[in-house]
Amino acid sequence: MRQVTVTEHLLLHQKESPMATGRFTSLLNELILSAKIISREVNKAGLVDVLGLTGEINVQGEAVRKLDEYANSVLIHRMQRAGVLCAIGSEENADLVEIPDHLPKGDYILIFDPLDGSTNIDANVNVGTIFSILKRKEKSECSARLCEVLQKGAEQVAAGYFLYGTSTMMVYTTGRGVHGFTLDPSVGEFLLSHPDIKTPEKGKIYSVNEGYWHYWDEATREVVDYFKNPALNGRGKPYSQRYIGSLVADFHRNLLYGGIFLYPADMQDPKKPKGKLRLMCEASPLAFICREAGGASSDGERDILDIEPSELHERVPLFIGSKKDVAMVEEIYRKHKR
Ligand code: P6P
Repeated sequence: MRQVTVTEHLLLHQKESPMATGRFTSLLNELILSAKIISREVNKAGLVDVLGLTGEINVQGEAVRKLDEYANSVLIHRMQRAGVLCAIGSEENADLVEIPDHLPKGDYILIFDPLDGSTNIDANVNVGTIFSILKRKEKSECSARLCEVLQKGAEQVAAGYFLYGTSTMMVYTTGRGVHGFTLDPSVGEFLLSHPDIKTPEKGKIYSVNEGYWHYWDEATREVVDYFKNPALNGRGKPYSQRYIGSLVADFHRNLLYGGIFLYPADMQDPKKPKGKLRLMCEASPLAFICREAGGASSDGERDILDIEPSELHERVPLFIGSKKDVAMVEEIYRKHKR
């Protein structure tokens, strides 16, 4: 396959798209630079203690600290200076991140989870950065207010993730298909490796933390049982259970192979009756990617992309992946509501 960089791909394949503007391309390039910096630090995480013993410090001259804080600081520093944003929201920050008055702004809104799954890093398990790009509705020179940021997933103009694993990948969509790029460290470029990703209509994998079985209601137990039950699931054998515990890694594998990721509501924590995952920085961007790849997503009743956020860190139950599998989840929940 001819080597195609992200920038070239954006210009070649999106040329008639409003997303092929220089401003969007520069935003994506700033995200890519951030991911390369994060990837470098994630890939030597296992050596932190060893390096620490030699008094090694990271490029910012700071003592090495928690990688998700590091990833967050890299993204915030670069995105504040991208010159095309009017709002920045991070999973790590309770409120919108200020863009200093003296820095130029634009009309894009960026919401991200800087390093999802970071608790797995010490075990050398894949982790990821998830990003969602929206646009403000009203032109203005100043920072956007929260009310302008709280838009449903269907309003996204782009979404994607970086996956730091055996190789570093970038997968993104601007509403014209889903495209995967793999970082070639020898040239420092993300090169097109997975053009126009489509996910199978019906999967063969289900991903859920079965440890919460006793926290689930009857409908959720029936949903999970469906995928395990050869007599019910239309495969004549169980779906394979795969759960890495790192959302981006589980989502990416299911996107390519076909399957469904489930993070249902549970009763374990009365403060989190809607489960653990966040709508704006996790569910919505992955839902946009999944729909563009021919899949679907739901909170059990509604398409994730149709849910209007009421707050920046709103949590939502998440069922996402192969279209027929998500449809079955909704059918079982509907049956229990009658
Ligand atoms: P649990 C990682 O902490 C994370 O946010 C996602 O990456 C992952 O899918 C989920 O939580 C795992 O949560 O409750 O199964 O440990």
